[in-house]
Amino acid sequence: MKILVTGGAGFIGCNFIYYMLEKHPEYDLVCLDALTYAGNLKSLKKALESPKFKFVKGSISDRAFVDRLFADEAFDVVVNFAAESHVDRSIENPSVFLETNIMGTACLLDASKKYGVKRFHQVSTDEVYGDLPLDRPDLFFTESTPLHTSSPYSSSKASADLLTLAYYRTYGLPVTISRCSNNYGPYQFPEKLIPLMIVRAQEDENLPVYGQGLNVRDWLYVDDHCKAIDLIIHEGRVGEVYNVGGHNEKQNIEVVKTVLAHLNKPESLITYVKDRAGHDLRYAIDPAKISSELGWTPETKFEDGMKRTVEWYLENKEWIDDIKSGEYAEYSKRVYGDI
Ligand code: NAD
Ligand code: TDX
Repeated sequence: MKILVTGGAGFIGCNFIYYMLEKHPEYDLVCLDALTYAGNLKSLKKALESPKFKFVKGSISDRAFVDRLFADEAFDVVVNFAAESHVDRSIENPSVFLETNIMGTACLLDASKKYGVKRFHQVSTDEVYGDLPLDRPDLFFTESTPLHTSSPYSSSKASADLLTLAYYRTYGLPVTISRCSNNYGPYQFPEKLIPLMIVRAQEDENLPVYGQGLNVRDWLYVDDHCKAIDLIIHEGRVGEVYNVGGHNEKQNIEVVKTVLAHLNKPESLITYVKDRAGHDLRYAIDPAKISSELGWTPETKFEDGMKRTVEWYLENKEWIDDIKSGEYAEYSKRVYGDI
C-alpha cells in the first residue's frame, strides 16, 4: 500500500506519518508539502531515516507537478492534510486560503480520479458547521448539521468538502471526509492557542486571551485524530463524512490556566485583548457515528495529553527557537506586539 500524505510537514500531518510508520511498517508513505511558514522538515527528522518514507517538496495547487507525481508514484490512498489552517491569518488575507484549500484540493481530486486512487481522504474540520450557542450545552454537531461557516478559513474548508463529495457523486471517486475538533499535541505551530500560550508563558510574556476567554473548544489529543483517520481510510464507508471529537469541551480561559499551572507560572500573565472578528462561540462534536460504525474512542485524557504536550515543548526548545527565528517573529510582533 502506498499512501500520499499532503501537508505532512505540518502539525497533524507529521504526527500522522509517525503514527502510520509505527502502526503499518509495511506501507510506503510519500509526503507532499510546500513547506510554507507552517511546514517544517525538522518535524520529519526521524521519519526521513525510514526507507518506507519519502519527502517531496511541492504545492498541491501546482497542477502539472501533482499530475506528474501521481503518474510516477501510483498512489493507492491520498490523505489530504495540506491547508492554510489558521483562522486569524484567514481574516488578514483570505486569498491564499482559497488557493490552497479549495484549488489545491481540486488538483488532488482530479489527479486521484485520473490515476484511479482507491481512496481519497479529506481532512476537514468541525468549523464547517459554524458555532453553537454557549447557553445550549445539549447541542452538538452531527454529520447532518448544516454547513454554516464563519471565517474565510472555515468557508474554504467547507468548499473543499463539497467538492470532495461532488467527485464521489459525479465521478464515483471513492472519498471519505473526517471533521475533527481542535487538536493539540507535539509539533503544533505556536500561532495556535495551546502552543502559543506555552511558548509565551515560558518567556514570561503576556498571554493574549480574546474577548473574555469564554469561547468553548472541544480538544482532542492529536494521536486520537490520527487513529480515527487510519480507521476511516481502512474501514470507513465511501461517500461518508465522520465527525471526530472526544467530548472534551473547555473554555479558552480554562485551557490557558491549565498551561500556566503546568509551567508553574502566574495567572497575572493573562491579558484580555480585542476579540477575534466573527469569533465562533462553541464547538462540540457528537462522535456517535465513528464510535458505533468503526469502534473509535479517544484514548488520551486531557490532563495526560496536556502534560505530555507541555513536556514536549520544554524538551524541544531547538524546534521552537528555529520557528521563532523565521516569519513567526514578524507575525508575533504584528499581531501581539503591543500587549
Ligand atoms: P498546519 O498549518 O500545521 O500544517 C499545514 C501543512 O500544509 C504545512 O506543512 C504546510 O507547509 C502545508 N501546506 C500549506 N499549503 C500547501 C500547499 N499549497 N501544498 C502543499 N502543502 C501545503 O495545519 P494542521 O493543524 O496540521 O492541520 C492539518 C489539516 O487538518 C488541515 O487541513 C486543517 O484544516 C485540518 N484540521 C486541523 C485541526 C487543528 O486543530 N489543527 C482540526 C481539525 C482539522
Ligand atoms: O492568541 C489567541 N488567543 C485566543 O484567545 C489565539 C491564537 C486564540 N485564542 C482563542 C480563539 C479560539 O477561541 O483560542 C481558541 C482557539 O484558537 P485557535 O488555536 O486559533 O484555533 P481555532 O480558531 O479554534 O481553530 C482550530 O481548530 C479547528 C484550528 O486552528 C483549525 O485549523 C481547526 O480546523
